[in-house]
Amino acid sequence: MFIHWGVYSQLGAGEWVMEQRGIPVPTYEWLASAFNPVKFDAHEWVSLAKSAGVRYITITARHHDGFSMFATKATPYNIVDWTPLKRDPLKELADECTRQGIKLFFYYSQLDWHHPDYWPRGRTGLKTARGESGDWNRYLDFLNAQLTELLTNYGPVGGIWFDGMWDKPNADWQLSRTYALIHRLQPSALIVPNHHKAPLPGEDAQTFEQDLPGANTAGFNTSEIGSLPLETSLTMNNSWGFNITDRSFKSTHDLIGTLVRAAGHGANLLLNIGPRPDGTIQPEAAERLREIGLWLTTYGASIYGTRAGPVAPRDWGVTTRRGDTVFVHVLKWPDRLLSMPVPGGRVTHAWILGSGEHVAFTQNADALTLTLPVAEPSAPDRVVALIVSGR
Ligand code: H79
Repeated sequence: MFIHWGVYSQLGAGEWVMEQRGIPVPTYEWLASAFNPVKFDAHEWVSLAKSAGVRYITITARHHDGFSMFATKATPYNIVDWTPLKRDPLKELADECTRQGIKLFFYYSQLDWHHPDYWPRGRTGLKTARGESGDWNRYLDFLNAQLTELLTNYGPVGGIWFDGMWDKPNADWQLSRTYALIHRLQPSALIVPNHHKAPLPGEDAQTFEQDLPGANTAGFNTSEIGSLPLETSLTMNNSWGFNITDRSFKSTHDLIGTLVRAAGHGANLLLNIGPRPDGTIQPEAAERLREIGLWLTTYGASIYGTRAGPVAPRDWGVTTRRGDTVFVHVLKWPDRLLSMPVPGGRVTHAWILGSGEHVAFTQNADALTLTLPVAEPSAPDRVVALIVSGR
């Protein structure tokens, strides 16, 4: 579960509102001083994640607006020192995640529309009425100091999810210094960079924003897939941060379809919610999360701990595998007979996951043909489990 939550949530217009409406720094600083999400309840958020079958949460510790959603000594511009809330939601979440067995990752924006030392400016943040000078090295020291806090004060974290480097693609980000710092402080924390490029040294996963690995419908993703673990991030409507007029929620059916297709590409799905400024989660999002969780109680065996399967993704669906079990996910196929290339060996058993009903099949050197149950339009996925020998 991805969570975009911050000062911007108050305007209900997404996390880019400072840039899109050209809000100057002093005005945005006032907005930050009014942020008071008193209904924030880490137990409720993590319990919802749990009921959705979520295994890790990635939350915005600091987005492009430069406001720190955690206790930091590196700047007073943070939720504890700058707002009436005076609480550290990241600490509350970290403790609750530990209690409920969920890993917590921190989203951290390298781009900053607020910091005076983010200089020279990049492609964005040009309308914020900041001074026309700054010390880039001091900015990087600030960034590294904050990462040190995030990796020291919150127990073991899943990792750091970086974003915004694309704002200044040619700047010297001194990545090797930052990456070495992270790996020294928490060797098992993953570095997940959303820089839209092929993986660089020191990175631990490759993430694709609003796209399955290798696809580029978003227009800024790389089609180059490296050898690292993969992830796809996805909005539930068309916004990351809370957007009060965005009604375009994807159906649970379609969200499950993307979860399954991501698994078939060997990728985790990082599904976003944008909580409201009072700290509550939109009912439309909560409902979809619970429905996905319900689906996973039966079909999670074909998703969790799997890898991309032996048959590459198709228009009709995908395959996943764990050991000698291959799962055929039939997402879009009207017929009962479905042929595919041999799934890496001889099939000895085939059954419907969930009901356990036997699935008839034939196979030869070229193909495996399954006789599927009748497609029910309401079911997002027909999952056939196969035992494949000789893999
Ligand atoms: O946090 C969410 C978004 O706010 C953030 N990433 C997700 C997870 C994000 N910011 N921008 N984008 C995603 C889209 C990137 C657009 C870009 Fe460009 C196109 C970057 C470079 C080319 C627009 C045009 C921004 C700079 C130039």
